[in-house]
Amino acid sequence: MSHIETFDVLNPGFVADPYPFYEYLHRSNCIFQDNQTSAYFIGKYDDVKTVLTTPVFTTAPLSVRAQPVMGDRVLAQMEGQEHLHKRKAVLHGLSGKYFKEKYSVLISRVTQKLLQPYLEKGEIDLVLDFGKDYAVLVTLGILGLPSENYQQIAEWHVGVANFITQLNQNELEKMHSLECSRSLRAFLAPIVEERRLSPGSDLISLLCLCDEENAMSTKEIVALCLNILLAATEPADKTLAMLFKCLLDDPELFDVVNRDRKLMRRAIEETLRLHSPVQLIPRQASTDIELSGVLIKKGALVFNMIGAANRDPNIFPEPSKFKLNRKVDQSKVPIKKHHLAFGAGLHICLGAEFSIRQIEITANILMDLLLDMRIPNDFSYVERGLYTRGPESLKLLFN
Ligand code: 2IO
Repeated sequence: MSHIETFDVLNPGFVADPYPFYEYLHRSNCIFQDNQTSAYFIGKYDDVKTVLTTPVFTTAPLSVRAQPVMGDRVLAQMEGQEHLHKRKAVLHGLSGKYFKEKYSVLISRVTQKLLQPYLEKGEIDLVLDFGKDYAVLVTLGILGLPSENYQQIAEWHVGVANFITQLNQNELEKMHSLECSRSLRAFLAPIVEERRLSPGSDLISLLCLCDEENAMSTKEIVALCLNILLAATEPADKTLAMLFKCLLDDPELFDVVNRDRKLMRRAIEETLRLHSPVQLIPRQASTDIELSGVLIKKGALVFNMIGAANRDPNIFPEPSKFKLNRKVDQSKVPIKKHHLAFGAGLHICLGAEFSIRQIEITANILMDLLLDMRIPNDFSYVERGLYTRGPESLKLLFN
């Protein structure tokens, strides 16, 4: 049996460091309810899993959180045939076949090009000098978009992302986000029209080439592009920087992974569990429903706290420790419970496999090129974000 405890999601303590709150939630076995909005914030692994996999909890909140800046519905708002076919089309465009053919080359090239100017310096900020541009450039490459003006696209992306991930935007900030969205869509629409007429081998062209019964309008493809741009860009620099923060904080761990690169994927998965870049996933109850003995009223807004679920001590022993071997317990039995960093259920992240392979390639290149990598002793580390969360910056020294 859970019980409700009120809290303020925007209180500075929670924003600065939500992890003690998650620990408290597990210790007292409660569901938080926000004083301002009455929204529920749930964090027990089983509760979050239930909400994400039970259709009673709908993605209706996205019609206000995302749709206004996406220009149309995102994949997570769709169901049935439409959802199946659009998801399949994007998934196909990101599949292993294309990954080997073109994306692995793209990812390596972007990584090396961005690193080049820093190799002589022996110093780089993995977020500010590298990660932000890296995340946008890889996504533009996937969509087959020109990268000359990527700084402009990066700025529009920030405006759009802020609308979705900031829970307290004022009117002026909202207007700016909507303006960024309009600019981005005005930039994309003619490119989509062009690809219709002369398709290439990029993802936008693939989306244009769907057979007649599944054909998408330009507005639909543009919205899908914004959906992909956001979902592929926003968590990428955060995950990469968190991975290196985790590895460099434990030199022994760093050495283990450095010497056996087959372990890199596991290190990425454990980073995603321990420092989930997407911390919140909203749902709405479409009927009255009980959750761990608490009645959730029809219409209630429910935020899944992914970062809390991924540190549930009932599922992940010693949850705040980074362990490469989580997949097997002491008795060598594989553990089925997977972290929820990619969500769960019908709308589980379609880019999950792609993103892990992407981060793996880049992390391997960083380890190969930045020798004797370390975080300077006087570096003051700060994480930011309530909805999506990651290092504000990460200074690295190397030889
Ligand atoms: C665009 C929040 C970065 C998604 C989103 C509102 C829909 C969906 C997610 C992730 C990550 C982003 N939700 N990606 O949580 O596409």
